[in-house]
Amino acid sequence: TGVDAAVASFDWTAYLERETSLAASVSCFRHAPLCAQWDDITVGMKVEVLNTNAILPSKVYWIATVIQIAGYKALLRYEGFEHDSSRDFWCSLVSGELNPIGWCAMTSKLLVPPQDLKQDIPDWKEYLMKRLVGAQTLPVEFYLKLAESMKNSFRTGMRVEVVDSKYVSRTRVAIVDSNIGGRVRLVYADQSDTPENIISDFWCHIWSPLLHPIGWSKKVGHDIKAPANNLESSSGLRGNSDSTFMLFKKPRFTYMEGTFFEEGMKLEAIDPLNLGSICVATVHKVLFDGYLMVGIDGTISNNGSDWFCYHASSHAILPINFCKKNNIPLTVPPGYDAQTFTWEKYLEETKAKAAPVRLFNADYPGHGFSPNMKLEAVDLMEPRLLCVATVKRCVGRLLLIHFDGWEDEFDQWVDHQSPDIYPVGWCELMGYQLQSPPGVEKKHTKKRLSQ
Ligand code: MLZ
Repeated sequence: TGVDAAVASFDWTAYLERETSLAASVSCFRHAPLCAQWDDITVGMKVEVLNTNAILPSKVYWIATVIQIAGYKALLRYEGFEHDSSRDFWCSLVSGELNPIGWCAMTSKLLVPPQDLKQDIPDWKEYLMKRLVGAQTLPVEFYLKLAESMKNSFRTGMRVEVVDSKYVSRTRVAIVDSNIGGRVRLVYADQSDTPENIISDFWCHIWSPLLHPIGWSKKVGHDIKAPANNLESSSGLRGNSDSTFMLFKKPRFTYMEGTFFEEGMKLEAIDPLNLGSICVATVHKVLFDGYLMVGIDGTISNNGSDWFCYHASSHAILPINFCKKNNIPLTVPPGYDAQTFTWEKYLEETKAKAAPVRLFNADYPGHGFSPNMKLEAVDLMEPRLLCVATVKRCVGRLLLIHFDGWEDEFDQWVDHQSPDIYPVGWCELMGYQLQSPPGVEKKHTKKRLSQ
């Protein structure tokens, strides 16, 4: 089934040219379709593409070279223009419009040179043969692999457990309402505390650490919102199946024997409610399976409603002095001065001990991101929104994401393997709306969204 939706598409290519920035490569995003194939997509690669510079009644094609790659997009130049860049054009590598060399011959399509080619080439066949020697083309079964890597098993109607966005220390049962390229809209099953006309929902990627199978909260000892009594009535949503543990990525195994995180231990943590700041924090509770409830020191609520569940292997929890070592401003509890704050004094004052460094996940295989690279990133404070964004800083595994056109207070720290960041062109591929930077013109087109 498909639904028509007006998708305002943002013109990435004009924007990249104006900003003279690079886009992060598809191969940086583990969860992005074709990530594993992307090393075969190279500048210099040749493809067969529609020739839009011909005045013939039927469609004809021509060979083009990839001049530049930006996320899922490629800048192409028709063969024969050589060093003349005036006719270069952008095309999505995943739109199905590009074909491997040999495709025209196989499908009986005509190869016709663009009419504006000024060069006088007596024998095109010979010219092309020369140009094609040793050239790469689209890998075999490129589109099959694309289709395959876009599949997932999260079906509409399936029940899951997910963080309660209004009360982050507990989870809540929700039902998968839609799934766009692995980003799911989850509607909370119990809507009894939601004002009429509003549906309380949450968006996340199927690999999000906030999303769990039915039964997870009980298994690990996490608080879950009790179902309202009227769930059986029409206001409650029931779903049609339960998600199972098999559907989910398992967090990295953690040994909990011997010494492990303990209640009261201090650490630094990304503030789940203000992802641009790394704060002084405390482990408040150790759950099963390596999960921890972490709270930011000095926050107003003292009933634990803002504690947040991080797995011990999460990159959002960091050993003390991480910020100092990396020249990141540490957010200190109210009443403290960031300039004079020292962990030594603080631990003494609070009679607490620091979580030992060896308990933190130090895996770092490296990544391909660097500052100024453009990408599409979820505004996790409003997780329906996927926005035009820039990598501002890289600190080990962590990336500081800046949303173009927005104040720095919207910035967010995310892990380089976060499923909430996507290559340029991902929204276009999936038919998901991309939020333009405020003030930047967008061109409106109607697109078909398929579920
Ligand atoms: N309602 C919000 C939207 C902010 C979205 C920013 N995304 C980077 C506001 O206007 O503050």
